[in-house]
Amino acid sequence: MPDPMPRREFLGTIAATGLTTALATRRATADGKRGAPNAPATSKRFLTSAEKFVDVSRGNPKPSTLRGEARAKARLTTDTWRLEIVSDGSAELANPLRLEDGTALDLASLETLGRTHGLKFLKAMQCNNIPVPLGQGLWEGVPLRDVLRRVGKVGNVRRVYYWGFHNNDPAQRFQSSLGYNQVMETPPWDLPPLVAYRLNGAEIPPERGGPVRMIVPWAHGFKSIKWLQRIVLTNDYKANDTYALQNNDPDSYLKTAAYLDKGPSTFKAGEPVVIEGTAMAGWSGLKHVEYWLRPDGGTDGKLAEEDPAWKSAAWQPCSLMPPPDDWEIVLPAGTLSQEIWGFDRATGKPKDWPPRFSVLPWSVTLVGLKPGAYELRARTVDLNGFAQPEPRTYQKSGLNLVPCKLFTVTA
Ligand SMILES: Nc1nc2c(c(=O)[nH]1)N[C@H]1C(S)=C(S)[C@@H](COP(=O)(O)O)O[C@H]1N2
Ligand SMILES: [Mo]
Repeated sequence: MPDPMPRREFLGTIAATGLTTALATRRATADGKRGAPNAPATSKRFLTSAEKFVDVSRGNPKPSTLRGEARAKARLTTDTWRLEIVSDGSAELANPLRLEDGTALDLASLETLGRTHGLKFLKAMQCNNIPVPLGQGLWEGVPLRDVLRRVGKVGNVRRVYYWGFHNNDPAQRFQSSLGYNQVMETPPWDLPPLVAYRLNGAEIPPERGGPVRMIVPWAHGFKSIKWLQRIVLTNDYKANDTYALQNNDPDSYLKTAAYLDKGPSTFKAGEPVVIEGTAMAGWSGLKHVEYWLRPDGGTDGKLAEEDPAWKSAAWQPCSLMPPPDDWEIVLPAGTLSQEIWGFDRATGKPKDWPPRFSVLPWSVTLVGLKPGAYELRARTVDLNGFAQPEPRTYQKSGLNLVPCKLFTVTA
């Protein structure tokens, strides 16, 4: 699996802001001063540039590959994009937004709505079925509830169905859904579902689902429909998600989980063994990351769920990347941290660390290991005190395995 946020990408983001020198100086002073000893450098690898996300999208051709006239015809340019909000016949809407009578929402109107209701927020994208996150962005959009208010009084609505451009071929439609109350009554301490139109301070590029994509913060990628064009309010109570068809749980929440970077697998005795990875703060938050080191059992890192070794495992703490001192070097040029959801308006510091639905680096430095072969496992503990993959081990609700790395220390 690819490392979702290789270091050069992060440095790429920095280079783009012209603050490379600032980072270098900052590193020299901040390392070791903040957080736990040997914690990953404050601002290492945080945002993924838009083109470096792992792409998960269907379509023949993929809508992102349309160019020129074809893209305009698909209504996937900033000028041609429109969003329809209609009923499937079972719900009542006072003022549906339709293409045919010119009432569909255009991008300028969405951006106008954004000036009063818009949010900037951090979120990592993760596929239900891929064991590492696809990338992390600073997104910007309007809460879906504020977009839905555009249709006026509604009646008999139980669910919101939505999909994007799919080559006008019903067989290619990739759709998703939310409960109406999940959209309208998201608790104020949680991020609501959003209609997003910016990523990392720029327009959302076609590959990432632009010009406009849905983002459901607490969910896996399949709820975050790309090339969004149609929202249908329904009295139906059932999820219509395309992803539900392959035995996936259409109500799955992002899991709190640890991932291991590839990194080196041989080390010299006497030199520190540095193991690095990333961790996702899912809906249940992230308390800490921990590791378990033992001699290589010769099973290629496989350990059966019922193996008694799990019960006596000695889990030890890893170091998480501390919050950056200076968000300016992490964020796109012109973005202030105090504008970001979940950050303090006055101080510009995150209210919680790590912010939920984000990924961040962690590391552990092992010293004094004798020559030999080892296996190292990493896992997270969430704010409920559950160690990964508990409490739900059902993998179709989001891959949440305890990863293992084999390495050797040579004499
Ligand atoms: N229209 C559309 N939206 C889509 C998909 C798709 O195939 N078509 N794939 C989904 C899935 S399964 C995932 S994991 C995410 C991936 O987002 P990314 O390609 O920006 O990384 O997009 C989601 N949105
Ligand atoms: Mo996915």
